[in-house]
Amino acid sequence: MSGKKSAAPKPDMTVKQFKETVIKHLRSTLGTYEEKASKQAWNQAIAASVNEFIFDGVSRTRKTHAGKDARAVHYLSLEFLMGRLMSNNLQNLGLYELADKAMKELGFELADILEEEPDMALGNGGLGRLAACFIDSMATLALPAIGYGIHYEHGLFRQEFFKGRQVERPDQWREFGSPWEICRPESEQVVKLYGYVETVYENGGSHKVWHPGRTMRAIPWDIPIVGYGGHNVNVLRLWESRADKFFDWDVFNSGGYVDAYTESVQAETVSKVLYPNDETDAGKELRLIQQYFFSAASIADVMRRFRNAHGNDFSKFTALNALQLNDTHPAIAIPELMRVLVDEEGISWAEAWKMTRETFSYTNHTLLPEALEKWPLRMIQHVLPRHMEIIFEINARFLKDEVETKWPGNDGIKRKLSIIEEANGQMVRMGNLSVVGSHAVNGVAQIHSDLVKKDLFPEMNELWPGKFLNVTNGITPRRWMKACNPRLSTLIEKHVDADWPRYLEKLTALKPLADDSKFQKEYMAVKHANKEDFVKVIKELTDVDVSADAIFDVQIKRLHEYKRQHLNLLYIMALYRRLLINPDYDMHPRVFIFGAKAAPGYYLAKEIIFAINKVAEKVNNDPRIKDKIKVVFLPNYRVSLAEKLIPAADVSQQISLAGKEASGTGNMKLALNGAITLGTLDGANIEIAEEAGEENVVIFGMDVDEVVETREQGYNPGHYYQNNEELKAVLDWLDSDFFTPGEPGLLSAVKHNLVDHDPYMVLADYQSYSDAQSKIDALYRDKKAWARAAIINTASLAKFNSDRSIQDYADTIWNLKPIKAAAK
Ligand code: F58
Repeated sequence: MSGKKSAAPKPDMTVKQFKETVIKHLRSTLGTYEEKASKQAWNQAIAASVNEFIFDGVSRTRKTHAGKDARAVHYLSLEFLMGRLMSNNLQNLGLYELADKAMKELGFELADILEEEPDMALGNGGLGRLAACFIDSMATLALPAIGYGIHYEHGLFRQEFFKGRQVERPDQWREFGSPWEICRPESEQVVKLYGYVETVYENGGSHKVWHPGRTMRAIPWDIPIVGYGGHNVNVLRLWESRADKFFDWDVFNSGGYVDAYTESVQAETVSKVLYPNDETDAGKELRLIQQYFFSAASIADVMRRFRNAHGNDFSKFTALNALQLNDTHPAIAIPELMRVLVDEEGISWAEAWKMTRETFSYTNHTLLPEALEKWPLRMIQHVLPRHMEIIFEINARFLKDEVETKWPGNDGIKRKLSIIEEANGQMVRMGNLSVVGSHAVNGVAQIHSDLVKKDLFPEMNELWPGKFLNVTNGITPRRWMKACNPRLSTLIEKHVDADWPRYLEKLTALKPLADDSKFQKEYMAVKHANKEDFVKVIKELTDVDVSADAIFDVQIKRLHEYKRQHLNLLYIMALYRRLLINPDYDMHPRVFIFGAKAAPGYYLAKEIIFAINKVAEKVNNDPRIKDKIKVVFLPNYRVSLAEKLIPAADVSQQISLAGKEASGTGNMKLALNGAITLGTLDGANIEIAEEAGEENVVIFGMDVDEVVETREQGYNPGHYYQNNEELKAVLDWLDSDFFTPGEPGLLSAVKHNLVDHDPYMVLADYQSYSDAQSKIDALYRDKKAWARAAIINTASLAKFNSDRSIQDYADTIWNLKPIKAAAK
């Protein structure tokens, strides 16, 4: 129970004072009163009360950093999947219990009031949620850091099911405003687009002038990010696009009153909506403009802050600034910084390039070819003519000075490494631009970082040994344990120092308790109580009755073929068939729980959702199987739903084809909360198995080498279909009308994709998966063995604290030191 000093936050307020503050805000900020106020008003009044602490923290942190001329990291990400902020802010400020008591005294359950807050869903999935965990950790570690992104009016779509099919509805997170954001009109920026470039000859030399065809305003909204303990409060700065001028007065005066709005509508479209694709590149001009809009506004903001402190002496620029690219989406920031340094500041190309490279670093999140961003050269030339010139120049120098020197006369390598792809018209490869323009490139789990070097950028790795690194992802234990699993947190705190949410390695103190039957019972009682709570959520969302005594087998993530939700489905069908053949088939009852959104244009993903819903309908209503299997597909999976489900999960399905899931982070959240991983040797599953011990996870399927070998031998899914009786039977079932009465063939697309193509080798891994599922069943029935494995998982996952990831970035990539904000 000792070790590092306790950092658990302590409130600087009494319950009585908190109550008074909330009531004060109810009256003076919300304009209502106790007897009349809606839950939403109470929620906003609590937020306003919490903001009294937060705003003070923002100012203290800013002042401290400004006074010290601190080196800072700027985390550029097109997505921040924040979820709700209230409970996290209360936890990090140490106010949660106090607020809970205060609200009880006022006659409310805090948990109920928290439900009023909409999720801030400004991201698609793993990449966006990672950015959210990372900014929490940066604030917690007292690192001078700012997140930059887009203030989307509409975040990721709300998902509904209609007759089993996904329907997308607009997300309205800001419909009634958000109490957490502060508009900062004084830091507005201007962003230019289109137009042409002029070469101006002067004093024997020349320089470039970009005459933009349009300009628009970028308005910053700051979301305070409270570090655990509340010492440092950083900000997430999100840019909103607005028309340069509200009216075009000429058009207005000539009678075109309505036309005058057109420009404003177009400009405001830029931050209107988040693109809902999770692994494919949208390729649309609006998306490119989004990327440039927030990159340019952010770079301008960095420059403004730097100039305020140092005028035009740029000698300290690289010492004070790190710019992190969260995937290639902000890669256009590289030529943008070059443009500002060379064209606006008059710095030489060579000097500017050195500064740029020292400043940028890039994180890769995927190896899937369809997700690697490429932009048509013509499109960049049209939208950003000066940037296209700069990219050409970067590329020419790179090929001549670096590639040619290393591989003289080798045009093949030049073609491969070039930032410009000559095939398919000409395309700009944003991955190559990011690697060339950065001093460090990292993957997000060990196996993924190895594959980035070996398969994605092997020559770049030869050219710059040491540039490619691994930083394994992490999750914030504040949200993903302390806040979402209060029962387990309370149990943990009986045995471990209260500051474990900061120093997660303290949970290793639980290891000796893994064999203690009293602790096992307490631990499993917590799980059971969490499951009881979730039974109600399932009922409310799907109207399906399930028992908390069943195994809760969970697969929650975006719907994608590579993640193989259909492998899970095939097994469910096989189990169901076994029960129909033999009603006494020996198995522990199971609830299969899915949560997943499909990209709106992803046909097969939507077919898989439909197939799962149809199978669920049949299975859940078939009295012959006596409730041994239930299948629920929770609509509108999102951060706040994950927070309820994860503490209730028994099994964590992480079943991607090996080599395809860069890391995964849901795997970490589930394992920390005591779910047993059923997974392939992919992404961070490998490291989870290393940390928790292979005996405490269930691994199946081909590893990366076997996948490559199978593919090289000419993969033939039909072979598995023909030779596995059960597999053939369930696949054929999809062609019948068994699950879609009177309408045979409605589920055939899934079958035919698998039997004829099976790009992610579902059939090759099927038998191994089915055997692994039997192991899960046997393990669960051995109550002590299961409890032991679950406890060891909770006790062993310190590595996946996002504080550790961020410390790695700070040490190996950003060279960044903490600066604790001064107390009041
Ligand atoms: C995810 N990528 C990886 N991309 O798939 C996952 O393995 C990893 O754990 C996570 O990043 C964090 O590193 C991901 O979520 C996207 O959603 C992009 C959104 C924009 C278009 C391209 C995909």
